[in-house]
Amino acid sequence: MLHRSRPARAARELTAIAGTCANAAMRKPAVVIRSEPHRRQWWKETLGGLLPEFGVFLLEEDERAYEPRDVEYVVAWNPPLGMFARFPNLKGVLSIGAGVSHILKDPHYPRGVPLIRTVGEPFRVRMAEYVTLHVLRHHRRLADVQAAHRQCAWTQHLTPLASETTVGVMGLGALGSAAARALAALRYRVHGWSRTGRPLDGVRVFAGPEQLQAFLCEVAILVVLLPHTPDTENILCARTLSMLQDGACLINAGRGECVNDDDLLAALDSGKLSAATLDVFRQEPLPALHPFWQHPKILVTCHTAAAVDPRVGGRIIANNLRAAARGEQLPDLVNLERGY
Ligand code: NDP
Ligand code: OXD
Repeated sequence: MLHRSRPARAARELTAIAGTCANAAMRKPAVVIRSEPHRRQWWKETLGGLLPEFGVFLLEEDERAYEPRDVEYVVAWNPPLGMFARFPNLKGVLSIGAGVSHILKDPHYPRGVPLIRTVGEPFRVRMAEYVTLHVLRHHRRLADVQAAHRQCAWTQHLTPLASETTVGVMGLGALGSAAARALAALRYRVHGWSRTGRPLDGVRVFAGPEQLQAFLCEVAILVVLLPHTPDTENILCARTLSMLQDGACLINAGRGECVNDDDLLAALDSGKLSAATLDVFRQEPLPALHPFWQHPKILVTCHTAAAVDPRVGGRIIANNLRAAARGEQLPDLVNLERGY
């Protein structure tokens, strides 16, 4: 009986192997998405539509529908630690965002795999709008105007000219330079600070830690558009905040980790700083009991300065992914050594 069934079993096994091979040959390379929960389906539908030559899956929800060895690209915002190690044939990672610290915080990020960030023109424009809005709000004392209105008080708040107001922009990359240019076009006196000090038209540029104090000491409104790296963590602390003009305002749309929360609160409470607009936080969403929510001198915006959503960012990500798959040169490739 056993003897007679052997050929049948062998045939069945051969059919199974042939089937597996055929499946493997038919299977499209996989793209796995990990984003904020409320946008996952939206990302899947958008990228699925834009990338028909790939199988597009959600990391957790579709876990049974893809084989980890088929995953060639990951599109991610704030992925869980260790996620990349699950995919042995990864060819590229696309950050849902211009920042990449949410990805590089994973000590097991495979260093040979290219990391591509998302920074197209729409996001440069959005960031320039956000920064302009909040610089004007601080400069023209909108909070005081609104308070006077609430009290039916006819109070005229006179403010210096833009050309008499120094705005400092920390970080002069894709976003910082767009913001600095928009401010210069409004005639603000714009100072910028970066690692290398690459020149920028209309902006007085300072470079590196040696020129940080010279940069900060004239600034009335400080805009932070730095990435989070070991060098920028807590770069705004009691010591550096004390270098600003008295009564200066802070706008942080870079990363929460660049600012020491307690030192910021102390500077606001002492009057060293008069106001802050914060878009990014160490923990997001900002916890309900965090003191920033209730502080009278802080305006919290919820990481919306130039956040990447599927409607605007989907096309950029799909184009970048396809360019990576074709082996084309990628302008928004992250330098993994620098960390941005
Ligand atoms: P880029 O990588 O294009 O530019 C980074 C800039 O920071 C560069 O000018 C760089 O200097 C400077 N920099 C980096 N490290 C240092 C350092 N140690 N000292 C001084 N300067 C430094 O980034 P983007 O402009 O595209 O984005 C900046 C950050 O904005 C992102 O990393 C992200 O954290 C945040 N972001 C926030 C968004 C939001 O909605 N709130 C949306 C998108 C991004 P150099 O030019 O000399 O290299
Ligand atoms: C970011 C983004 O990197 O929202 O913060 O793009």
